[in-house]
Amino acid sequence: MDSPLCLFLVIFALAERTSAGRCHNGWAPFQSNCYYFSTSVTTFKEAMINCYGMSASLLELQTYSEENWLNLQIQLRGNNHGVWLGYSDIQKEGQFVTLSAAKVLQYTNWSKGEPNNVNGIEHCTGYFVNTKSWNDCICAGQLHYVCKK
Ligand SMILES: [Ca+2]
Ligand SMILES: [Ca+2]
Repeated sequence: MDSPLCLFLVIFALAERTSAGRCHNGWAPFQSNCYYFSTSVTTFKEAMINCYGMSASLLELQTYSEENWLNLQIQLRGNNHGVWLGYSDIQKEGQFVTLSAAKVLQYTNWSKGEPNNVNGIEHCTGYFVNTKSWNDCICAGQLHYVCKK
């Protein structure tokens, strides 16, 4: 991925698939879903509200292949840090559930030793590029986010 031609081909491929009409402009398709990548960082709450405002949900990952695709997409967009995931344990400490359905997670990829609820105040979840895995974080922190529908 170090030549301009390669980058051009990737952009062309993204544009081509989007133009097929399955996803709205600005949304990237993967399998049967469409994804919006934020251009700025927000708190978890703002990320959740922004996604709802676009009739979508804050990203919940179903499979490793989806997570691997996410890693590629956010790095291509210049995000080398991470994004919010739509999971919280604010109802019951240590029990992370999906925002969309309040259901226990089927697929997880926590970093080693996570979730660790540092200082008793980590109730939101982030995906981090450096570890390619998840960490529970302070909800008032600032991360990019991805909406999915
Ligand atoms: Ca917690
Ligand atoms: Ca943590």
